Amino acid sequence: HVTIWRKDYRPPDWLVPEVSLDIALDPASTRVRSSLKVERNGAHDRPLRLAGDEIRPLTVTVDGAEARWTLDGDTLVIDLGGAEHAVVETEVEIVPQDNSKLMGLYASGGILCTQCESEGFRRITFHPDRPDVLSVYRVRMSANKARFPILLANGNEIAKGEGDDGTHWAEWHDPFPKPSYLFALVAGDLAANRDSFTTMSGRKVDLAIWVRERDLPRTGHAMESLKAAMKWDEKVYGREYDLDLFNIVAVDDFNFGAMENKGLNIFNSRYVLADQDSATDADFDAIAGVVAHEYFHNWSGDRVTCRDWFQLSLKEGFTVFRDQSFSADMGSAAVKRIEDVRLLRAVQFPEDSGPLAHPVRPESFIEIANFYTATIYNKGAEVIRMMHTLMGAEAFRRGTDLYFERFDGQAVTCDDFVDAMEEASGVDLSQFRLWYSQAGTPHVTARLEHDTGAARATLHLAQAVPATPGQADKQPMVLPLRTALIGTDSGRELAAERVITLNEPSMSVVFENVDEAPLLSINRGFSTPAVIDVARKSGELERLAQTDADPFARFEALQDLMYRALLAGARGETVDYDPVVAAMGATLRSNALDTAFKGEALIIPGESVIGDRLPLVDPQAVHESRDALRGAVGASLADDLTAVQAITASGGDLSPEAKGTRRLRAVALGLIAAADPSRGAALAKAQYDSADNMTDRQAALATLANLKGPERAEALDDFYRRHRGDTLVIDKWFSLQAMAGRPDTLDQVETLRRHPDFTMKNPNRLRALAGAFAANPWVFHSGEGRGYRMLADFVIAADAINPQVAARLVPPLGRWRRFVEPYAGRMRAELERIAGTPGLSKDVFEQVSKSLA
Ligand code: HT7
Ligand code: ZN
Repeated sequence: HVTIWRKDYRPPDWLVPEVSLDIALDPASTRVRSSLKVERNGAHDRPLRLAGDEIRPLTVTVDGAEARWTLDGDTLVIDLGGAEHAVVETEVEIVPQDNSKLMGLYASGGILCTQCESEGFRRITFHPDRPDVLSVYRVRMSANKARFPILLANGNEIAKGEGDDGTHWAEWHDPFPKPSYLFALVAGDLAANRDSFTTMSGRKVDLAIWVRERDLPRTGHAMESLKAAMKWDEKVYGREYDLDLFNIVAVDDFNFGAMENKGLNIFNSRYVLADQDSATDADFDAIAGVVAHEYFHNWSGDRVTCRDWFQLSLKEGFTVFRDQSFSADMGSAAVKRIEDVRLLRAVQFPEDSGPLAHPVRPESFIEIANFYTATIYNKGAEVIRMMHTLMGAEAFRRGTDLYFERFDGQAVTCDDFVDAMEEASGVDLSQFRLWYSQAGTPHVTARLEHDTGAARATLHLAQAVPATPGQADKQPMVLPLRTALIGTDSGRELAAERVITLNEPSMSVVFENVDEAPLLSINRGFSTPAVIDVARKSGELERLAQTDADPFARFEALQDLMYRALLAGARGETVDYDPVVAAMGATLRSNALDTAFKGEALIIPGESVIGDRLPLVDPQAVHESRDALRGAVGASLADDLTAVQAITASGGDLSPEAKGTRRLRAVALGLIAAADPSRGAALAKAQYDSADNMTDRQAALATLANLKGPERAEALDDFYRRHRGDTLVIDKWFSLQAMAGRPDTLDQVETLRRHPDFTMKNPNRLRALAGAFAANPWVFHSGEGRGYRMLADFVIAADAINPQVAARLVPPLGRWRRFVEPYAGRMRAELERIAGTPGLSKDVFEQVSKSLA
């Protein structure tokens, strides 16, 4: 398997200004005829090289005459002699119904659709298939009219007609030059939820969300989200939609969340379909976020795209930042920030400290599909957020305006983006660029000294960036820390919030007129994606948890109190639960805090993130410690928890308050059950039976799934019967059981693997079972290595079907170095077993070999 290096980037030898495709669609045999107008790029005598993957040329012509060509592996090499221009035509046959990799053209539930990012276009036809080759596309497609009445592609439909053999055809033209990864087509028996949006310059855009007829009633939320996103992007970024048509199609089989193909977004149906009865609040929020994300790509990705795949975060980090800001503006900004940071810490921090750590702009890869990671997406978004913090909203907007204007229609780099931001804002970002090249989560230590006599406080800060694979020595980073000082007794602000930028290995900052013992409120809003270790005196966290005006910092203080107890418990020390109980109780009872915030702030950290704060993890000790805290809180706050568990919100109400009420209810139910399982079971069963929405029902079922007693089986059976055949809800049924903290969960997973509804061919279903139990630490690490064996079996079996999805299951095993023996050795042994499997894909090979290195 070949490693591709960023330093080896060379501009393309040949450009392709125009692509014309003629595709005769049939799931069993699709003919693709392609006509490429090619132009020599610069002075050279190299042949035209067109990438292919699992395709063979049936015919190849150049300017209408038979061509001289060879195959170099899968690459078609065509000798164009001394020509500066040529028209190159090829014909291939593909079999969409056999395409289990779900890259290129494939069949999903009777729909034919494409997925071309990153390198799927080469599975449809021969093409340079690199993001810096931009073309105007014209597509003619034909298909059986009865089976595929709807034919869609990028851009606008310009002609259509009927064939004489039950077929029909449509021709689509996309006027915007685009890279091949944004090509898309869809054919199927689809119905549309149609609407329209009038842009800020007064143009009417037709909107359509295409689904199976029966799913139409579940498309309303996605449509509202789309219109809100279009409006928001005009208001906040001045970005207007540019075509007359915007189509979204939902399919059940999809490797990722969704895809931003120009004018024709294709979505995993889980990020489109929702109603009160089938989707939780989290599902509704995810739909709004993903719909917005894909829409925002129209500018940050499609109009301005990436020069090469090392620049992936150029579009992904920026677009995640844009969708996070959108969601913050649409609901509770505090809750959104807490959720985003929780995800960053749960997924990106472990990635950044493990064998798969890589910079936001990687230097090399074997398989680019492995780099659609939390580092590229979520750390990439934090990098953009820090620029926003450093320069302020207005300068940031000047920067993005300049970026879009300067690079419209081009394929560019992360450096191009930073140049534009630097130029427009006047802020020097030279050292800041290390965020793109250095991997690893920075660690900051902070200590506040107070000189009472001089009324002066001094903040001592130091930073260190840990070594990561291939990067032993690190330079100091630019860390913007939003900081304030608060009076310990009075709770008043002693020093107003300011951004302290730590850009040296260490520094001290002096605050004058600090006439009261101060509390340090640092990294407010999580302004820097770092681990912050603050030297605190006893009682300080308790005060901060009650007084900090910044909701994120207040949440942090409460979480830190929980961690203090959880880590002590995991180390086998005697734990004083009182401070946590008192702080949680005060939060629960506070009249000043809103419900949405309470719902987030009272969540006890999961076992995985607790382990991340220990030098080496004993999963059993972590589990026991967390259970003990949950039990102590549940018992001590039984009355308060019972009171909030009884408060309901109408299922149709998606306001932050209603969502907060349901979240708080779920948290309370879990804690009550942790202290008193039989009471918990009764309350959960009652909540399950009376629920008028999926959030309450799923929360009740999740609690029951952890417990013994007859209610568990009754509710699980009822859930299955009620939702049988409803794919997205049955995914929940699989994962709820795989997420259960029970000694027999591994047995259940084995049984579920043989369930008639289980299939490895559907990525959502595979993730619902294999992904879920691997994210359930106590279960995954149980059974003397049985959990690891099961995951490795899933990886090996899935790799033969869909390597991209299989490779994404590997990271939980890759964390083996973080565990005590015998866990570590057993995990490593399973990685070695996978590595020794003949015929491994390069996707899984890369993940496993790096995990073992
Ligand atoms: N840009 C999209 C990436 C994507 C993808 C990548 C690999 C394999 C399948 C895929 N489907 C979509 C998604 C996004 O970030 O918007
Ligand atoms: Zn994206």
